[in-house]
Formats: sequence, C-alpha cells, structure tokens
Amino acid sequence: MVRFTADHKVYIKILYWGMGASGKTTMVDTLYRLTNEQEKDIKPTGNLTKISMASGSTLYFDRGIFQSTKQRKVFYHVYTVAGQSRFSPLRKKIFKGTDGVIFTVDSQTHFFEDNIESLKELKNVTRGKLIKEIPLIIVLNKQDLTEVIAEEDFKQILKDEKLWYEPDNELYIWNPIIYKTCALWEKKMDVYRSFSECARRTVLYQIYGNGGAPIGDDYTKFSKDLDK
Ligand SMILES: Nc1nc2c(ncn2[C@@H]2O[C@H](COP(=O)(O)OP(=O)(O)OP(=O)(O)O)[C@@H](O)[C@H]2O)c(=O)[nH]1
Ligand SMILES: [Mg+2]
Repeated sequence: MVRFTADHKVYIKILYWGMGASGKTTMVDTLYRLTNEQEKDIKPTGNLTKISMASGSTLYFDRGIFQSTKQRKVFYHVYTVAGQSRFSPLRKKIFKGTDGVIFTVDSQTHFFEDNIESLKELKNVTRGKLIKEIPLIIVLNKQDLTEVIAEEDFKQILKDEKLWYEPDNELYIWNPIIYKTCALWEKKMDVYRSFSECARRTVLYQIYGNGGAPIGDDYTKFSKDLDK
C-alpha cells in the first residue's frame, strides 16, 4: 500500500518473493552496491537490514530503503522474504502492504516444482491481486549455471496459474516481464533493470490506475502522456 506522508513523501513497498536460496538476498545486495557505486535512478539511504541465520539464509527478512534521484520525495522500501518452506506464516506478514513483487526463480531445472509451489503460495497470499493491483515481475535467476529453465517454460507456468493474459485481454500489456538474471556481483545481469521495471509499474499503477493496472481510459491517458 503506497503511503503518502504529511510532508508529501511517498513510500512504495517492493518485495522479492521466491523459494529458499533462489537469490533474493543476493539480488538486494547487488542492487544496493550497484546503486551506491553508480549513478542510477535510485540511491540507497542507510544500510541494508538483514536478519539471517549463520548459513546466510534469511531468517526473517532483508530490507533496504532507496530514494528516487529524480523524484526525491519517492522512497522504495525493498524487502525480501525468508524463502524456506517453514517460514510460510512469516512471509504472509512480510507481504502486508506490498505494492510490487519481483518473483525470484531458482532457474536450475531440478527446482522446477519448488518454484511452482512458491508461486502458488504467493498467489494465495495476494488473493487475486497480482497483475490487477500488484505489478508482477519475474526474474529467472542463476542463469549463469547450466541446465536452467527456459523463458518459455516459465511462461507456461504463468499461463497454468492464470497469471498471463492473451492479447484480447486489457491486462495483456501488464503481463509480467520475464528477465534472465544473475544476482552475483561479479556476473550481475539485469538486476537493476528488473527492479526498475517493477518500480516503474508500481508508480504507474498509482498515477494512472488509482492503485490498479491502468486499463481502458486510464491506459489511454497514460499512452497520451508517453507521447508528449
Ligand atoms: N550461481 C549463482 N548463484 C547465486 C545467484 N544468486 C544467488 N546465488 C547463490 O545462491 C545462494 C543463496 O542465495 P541467497 O541470496 O541467500 O538466497 P535467498 O533467496 O535469499 O534465500 P532465503 O533467504 O533462504 O530465502 C548463495 O550461495 C548465493 O551466492 C546467481 O545468480 N547465480
Ligand atoms: Mg534471503
């Protein structure tokens, strides 16, 4: 839920969701370092908060706060959930108030079913709001490894889960974008781009769709503004 404060600041919550060890924490680490070291549209403010186990696996959540460098009153609260199955009740809590989701897939083919399970849980928690009210971005992470899930395979999963719209549907334009990523700093790939697109969509949903996907007249207005 986008929060507007009395001093006109805007807080947007973006959540990395996905199975254990899919790379959510690594994504946020890389995003933090990248935006700290390079001139990008967001800059971290303060440190990353990480609540993890000795193994490095998240115990509760990670959180980073990023400020838009173009609209300085806009802040992104970026969270990751603890992906291990047993933390399901906790994830539900962390999800509260989320404005945009980056679903982080462990692309290794032997984790195919685990990713689907994680997506089903997300669907359950979001109660039909994905895409319609909460923008969804997919990152097929660990693409640097061999034997990884192909984009088409994941698109089929989205179709099976009714998270993909055909061209005759107004929501077609808000279908999730699927990025092939590597979250590791040394080989990083599309970490910033996937985040940016999620952030952009959450803002568009607010500005043009009044909290939902801009379709119909809202979309016409958005397209006209784009042409200006
Ligand atoms: N090869 C490869 N390894 C990755 C990539 N992203 C993360 N890893 C590794 O995968 C392991 C798990 O990464 P984390 O970022 O802790 O995963 P997580 O999704 O936060 O896991 P939980 O907190 O348990 O839900 C670590 O050893 C990472 O270094 C990637 O893109 N490629
Ligand atoms: Mg983690």
